[in-house]
Amino acid sequence: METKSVFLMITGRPNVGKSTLLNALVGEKVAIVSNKPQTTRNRITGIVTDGDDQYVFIDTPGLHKPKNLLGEYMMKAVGSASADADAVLFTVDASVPLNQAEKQALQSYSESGIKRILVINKVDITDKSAILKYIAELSSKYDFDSVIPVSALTGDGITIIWDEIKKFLVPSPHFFPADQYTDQPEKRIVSEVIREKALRLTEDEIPHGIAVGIEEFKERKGVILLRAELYVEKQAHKKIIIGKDGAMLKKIGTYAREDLEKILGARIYLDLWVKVKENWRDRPTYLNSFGYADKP
Ligand SMILES: Nc1nc2c(ncn2[C@@H]2O[C@H](COP(=O)(O)OP(=O)(O)OP(=O)(O)O)[C@@H](O)[C@H]2O)c(=O)[nH]1
Ligand SMILES: [Mg+2]
Repeated sequence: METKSVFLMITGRPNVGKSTLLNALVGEKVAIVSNKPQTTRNRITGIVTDGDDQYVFIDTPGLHKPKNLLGEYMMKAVGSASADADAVLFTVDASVPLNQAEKQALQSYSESGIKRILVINKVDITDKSAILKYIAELSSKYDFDSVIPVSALTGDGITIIWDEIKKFLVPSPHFFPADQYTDQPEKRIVSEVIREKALRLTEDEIPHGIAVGIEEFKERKGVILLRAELYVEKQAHKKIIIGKDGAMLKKIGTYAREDLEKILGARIYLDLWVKVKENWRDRPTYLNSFGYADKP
């Protein structure tokens, strides 16, 4: 049989559930998820191989107007994913009107003629009449190959996405081995899981200024020894992340370790430190060292 493949990009504004959708499609925790906008900072590949067919999903940072170098890097990652994609899963939340960045992106996808599906996510918490109104409004302005209401959280509607994207497969060699489900190195997976726990446990401006570096990653007698550094932008943030008597940092470490033991299938010893790097989101050297280099 002839092998086939397709590259599908998941895009949309921050917080609409793109990474949740990626994880639902791949059936593994590929990308971290939180209720803070701009959780995803890199393009993240999730791969599903079904016999002769290979689907390569590319999750991307949410569309927004960059306010610093990190934001610029994130939007470049969206551009590079667009260049590689055969099709777009444009993901929206029907409870909020389209913003300028979404309108611009939809316009440019219409003009480029790339295959595109409008995925209306979070139907589990959205009013039915609002969804219908949204579909009518968007379909009158833009052309889609299909419009699919889903809940990435409950899995509702995901099989319909599969039925539609099957049609986009084209004869091609496979780009990844059949058992590979992401292109992220283990170190990146570890730093992302730690960042997820820190994002979920903090509020206000702290989440946006968090980065994680893995300083040590080694295995000894079946135990993975990890030393990670959590970076924040201000001394005051460091205090909050550490918490009273170290309680917050301990919580972040415990939750991260639980997840990582499942993902890596080994016992984990996690040594977590907090450091301040002022203004790192505007400093190229730090961006580079935290994995936000120009080639995502
Ligand atoms: N109720 C409900 N919540 C959802 C659904 N999909 C995602 N969420 C929640 O929405 C929030 C954002 O989800 P993410 O998957 O991180 O969103 P994202 O679009 O990747 O966000 P960025 O990476 O910041 O651009 C999280 O709290 C998710 O649990 C859904 O179908 N229903
Ligand atoms: Mg995301």
